[in-house]
Amino acid sequence: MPPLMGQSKALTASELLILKSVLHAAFHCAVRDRGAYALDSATKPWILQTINYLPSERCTCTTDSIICVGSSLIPRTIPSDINSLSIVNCSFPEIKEAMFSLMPSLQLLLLSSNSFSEIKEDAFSGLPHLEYLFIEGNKIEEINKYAFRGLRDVTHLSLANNNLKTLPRGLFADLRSLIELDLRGNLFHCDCESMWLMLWLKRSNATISDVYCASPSGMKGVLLKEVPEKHSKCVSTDFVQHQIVNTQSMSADIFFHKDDIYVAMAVPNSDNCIIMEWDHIETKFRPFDNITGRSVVGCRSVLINEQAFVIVSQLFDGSLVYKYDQAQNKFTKFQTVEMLNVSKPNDIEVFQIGDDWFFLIVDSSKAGMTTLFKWNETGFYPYQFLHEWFRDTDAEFFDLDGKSVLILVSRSQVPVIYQWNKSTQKFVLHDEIANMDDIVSVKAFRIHDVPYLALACYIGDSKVLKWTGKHFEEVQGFPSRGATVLQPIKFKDQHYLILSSDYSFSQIFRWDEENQNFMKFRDVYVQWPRSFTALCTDQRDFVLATSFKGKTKVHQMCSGFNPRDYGLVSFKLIYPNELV
Ligand SMILES: [Ca+2]
Repeated sequence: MPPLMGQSKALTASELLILKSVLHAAFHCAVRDRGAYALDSATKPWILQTINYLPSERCTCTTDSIICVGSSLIPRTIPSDINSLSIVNCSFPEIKEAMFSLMPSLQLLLLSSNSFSEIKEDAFSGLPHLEYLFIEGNKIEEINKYAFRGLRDVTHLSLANNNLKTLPRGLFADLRSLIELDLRGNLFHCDCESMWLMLWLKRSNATISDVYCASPSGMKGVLLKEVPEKHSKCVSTDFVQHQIVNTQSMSADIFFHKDDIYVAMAVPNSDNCIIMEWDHIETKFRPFDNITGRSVVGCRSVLINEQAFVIVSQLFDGSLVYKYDQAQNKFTKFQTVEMLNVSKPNDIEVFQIGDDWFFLIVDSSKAGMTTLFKWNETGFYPYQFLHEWFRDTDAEFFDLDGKSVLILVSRSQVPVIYQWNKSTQKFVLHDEIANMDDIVSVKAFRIHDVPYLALACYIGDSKVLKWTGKHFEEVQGFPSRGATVLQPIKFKDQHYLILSSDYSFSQIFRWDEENQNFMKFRDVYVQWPRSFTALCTDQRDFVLATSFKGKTKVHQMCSGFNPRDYGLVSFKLIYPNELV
């Protein structure tokens, strides 16, 4: 594209002559075959801009319309009474922001057989009266989501015969007056990304010519609007910020007690274990109780015989067990658990084997020992010392082929698997997972009943391992930049993995059944995230993200048809008072 603004220079006589005629055309638009003229910015004197471009291409003007053929520039004109502009066979690479805004009275804009391949954000801004927009037979491959923003009066839109494979979600959101839409002659790829378009076409009141899928092979020739609404492979999901809890936190443990939902969060800076209660009407967490400790690093709930307890691990003075007191409607101190060989607790794992309750404190100092505690009706007492001389970071208890196993990960050695021995009633070192150094967290999950492990590595590759029946085998790696957790989450039969980052956005991956691996789904920003915890309520699903340096956030996972995406209803009408 020729420069619209170049170096300033002295005017030659011929340039003066051209400028004079350009001015004439600009003000009267009555000079035939005069040429396109370039005005680019309202902030600079437009006359200076015209002189660096010698008009050579042809535009034809009448009193209210302009037709340009073979131009490399968009004409920009002062008269405000031009109501139609046609640009044919022109060569410029893209439709830029506000490209036609000097012709605010345009009612019809026809861009036909041009070479541009992209339409940028707010391309047609400044055209409040535009009713007919025909962008046909160009080479458009890409349209910005906000390309048609503000075009509330457009009744006829055509994007026919371009190179479109997909359209961005919400593209038509502002086109409230649309009567006719033509998308024929494109090669639409009917995958999950295009699901929104298929639904939109089905629900739109506008008359829409038949559009067919060109790919993938299984969908070729299928009418876009006849694609089944619940495409088995597509889950339309969004991840929307729902509540901000104004506190930092290290961990969040959600528990259900007497039909209510609570969360226990370890807040290191204020030495508190904050308990919040889920308000079913407001659909938010509200403060419930505060357990004060000393250097609190973890809070975990355990329900034994319908009694709710919270185990509070501290850097000093052992660990505390609090019990819910119905009369006072708060947690009261029940026990101080002596931490004989624990010097730096890093994780609390709570589990049941048979009828017995246990909790495990993972010790991350080299001098300390990861220790198992057992419930004996009067309190928790040390039961077994595990893993001496290792800097353990996390533990995960789960069922592996009918056996209770405990996986310990560490910064100083590969993960180890302990197996519960029923006759001795102790954990026995069973195996290790080779080639997995410096792991900071371990989480177990199942897909189609096959056990998997998600191992987070702070800087390096976090990994997903699959159980083969004999050992765990690496199946996928994720480059990690300050990752403290790789958290599996399952909502409505859809599996996700969230990889935290201290230095960038945390990433959400979604299980792809066809490829049998996790694919990038979207990013989410949390400052120094420490955990992601799923909360499934009667109607909606949430993810609670704790933050070591920022605020704790609750995100909502919105599944299924979301009217906001289709320009039908605004989001606020559906979920009032919920956007923070
Ligand atoms: Ca754990």
